Amino acid sequence: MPSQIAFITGATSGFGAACARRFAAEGWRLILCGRRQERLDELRTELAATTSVHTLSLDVRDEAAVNAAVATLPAEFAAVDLLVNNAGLALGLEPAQRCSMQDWQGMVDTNIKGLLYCTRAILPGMVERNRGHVINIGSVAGTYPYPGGNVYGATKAFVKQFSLNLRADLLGANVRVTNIEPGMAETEFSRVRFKGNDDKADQVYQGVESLSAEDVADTIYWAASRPARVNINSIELMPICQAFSPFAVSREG
Ligand code: NDP
Ligand code: 8X3
Repeated sequence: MPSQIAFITGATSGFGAACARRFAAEGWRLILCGRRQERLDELRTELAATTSVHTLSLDVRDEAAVNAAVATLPAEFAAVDLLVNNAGLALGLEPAQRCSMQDWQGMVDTNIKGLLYCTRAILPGMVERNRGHVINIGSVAGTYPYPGGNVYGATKAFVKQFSLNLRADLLGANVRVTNIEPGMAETEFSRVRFKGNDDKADQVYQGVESLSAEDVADTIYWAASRPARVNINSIELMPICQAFSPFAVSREG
């Protein structure tokens, strides 16, 4: 069987870059997407000796650009076996009444609408070929609330339910759907959330051993490499240092 093709969004950093390295090492051909062209170029150079890589400098919020990129994939990359919907971000950690609407829109546009654009562009080909797998990157924040998680968590709750509903629609199509739901992992995630305030971002990971990007890539690869008859619906993983709080009770007012 020829090597399989993975289309990975958000491949310029964190989980996406770790996935690119992991899937390349396992012999997959890669379509790598992100907005930072120089990072894509570096990754393509790094992986050139291992596998063939097609890069797409792509903003997943741009529906027309996503459709055009998928429609014009080179023939040798056109039959995508696996879509890893990983591009995403959190913006801010303020209580809802103080959040910026622009941040909320940014998360909805990327984590929900961007994921929908990529899925809608790639899924018909998978159904036609009667083969494929969509792996969405959700989050523990899509299940458990926390202060300041307001819209970020809600976007990941969308990803969770959308993943289940895709399974319902794809019954009989031999296309698998998985939602991977990580907890705290050290990537550029907090740098983006705190908009370049690196001290604040570093504090999130200080003194603890968070999940690594490689831990998450390993989990994604495991889900992708089960026999074709096996659909892993969801996997939730956390670092051992992270758990749950009791219900909060206010005794004021
Ligand atoms: P990083 O910030 O390290 O990586 C995010 C990636 O998403 C980058 O490659 C970035 O590329 C890409 N991206 C962001 N916006 C866009 C866009 N508009 N168009 C295309 N690509 C985009 O974070 P992580 O690796 O941690 O995050 C990956 C996913 O995992 C996200 O969906 C995140 O919500 C989720 N997650 C993260 C957790 C964590 O604790 N780190 C835990 C649970 C889930 P570029 O900037 O080049 O466009
Ligand atoms: C990111 C995990 O716990 O920082 O999705 O919200 S958390």
